[in-house]
Amino acid sequence: MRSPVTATANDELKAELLEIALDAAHRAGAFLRDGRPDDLGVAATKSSAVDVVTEMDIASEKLITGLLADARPDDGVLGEEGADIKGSSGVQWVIDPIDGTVNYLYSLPSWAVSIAARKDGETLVGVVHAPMRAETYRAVLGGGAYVDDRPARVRPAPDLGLALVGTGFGYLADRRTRQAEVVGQLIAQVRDIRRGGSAAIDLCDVATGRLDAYYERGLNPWDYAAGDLIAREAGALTGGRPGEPLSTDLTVAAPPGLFEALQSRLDELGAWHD
Ligand code: LIP
Repeated sequence: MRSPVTATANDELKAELLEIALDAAHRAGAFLRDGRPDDLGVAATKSSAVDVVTEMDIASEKLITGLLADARPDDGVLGEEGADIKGSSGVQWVIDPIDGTVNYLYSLPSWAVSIAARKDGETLVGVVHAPMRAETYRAVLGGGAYVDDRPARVRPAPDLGLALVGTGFGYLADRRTRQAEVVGQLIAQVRDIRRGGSAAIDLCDVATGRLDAYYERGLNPWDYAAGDLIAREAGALTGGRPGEPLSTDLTVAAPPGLFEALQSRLDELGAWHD
């Protein structure tokens, strides 16, 4: 049982971290939405020719990390585009400056700024801001999930055969081929498949009932850190293979009842390996 003093200090920390994350996500989102160059191109590639970085990814991460450093200079930061600060406070920020980079590059609307704050490895705060949806998803641990100021809740769990399931594909051809084999079998056993292009938004769509479930292999912590907390606080279960936490190997999110059925089917299909 936490002491009242500890509970109050923890609640105050979560409130502070949420305020900082919302401010940074909104500032970065406005910069990305309003400042996107008409001639935006690829600034660099990472794991493959289709794993791209734009100048806006880099600029967004610089903006966010600067705001975080101003607010809490002793915190650690892990960012998709290279931010890697150890920190000394025990708080680590995990940021994806543009989740859905390819969508952003092609002017498709499904992209987001994802910011999570972890303390001693536990995610306390998650914010996913989707400027082209004009929506912000947020959660603090134990405080519920919200889309803007409206409570977010998962849909009641349907049978697997009636589930609308989101997924995504990696940037390496061999992995994509394997992922296509898995989804090629699953598609006949669910209502339908959706591939939005942003894991953070997909997890928030589970949280708000716009998807029944989501799974993907190959995500990085910055892709799922915030959306995982938001989905859990909205009533979803999240994980990887049965009995394992979500990880780069496999991320699964769905309401109880559907979560177990989908997780089991994905394990049978070998969705956790290339
Ligand atoms: C993206 C993920 C998405 C996945 C894409 C890509 P990024 O992250 O959010 O779910 O399918 O391949 O990894 O690279 O846009 O930050």
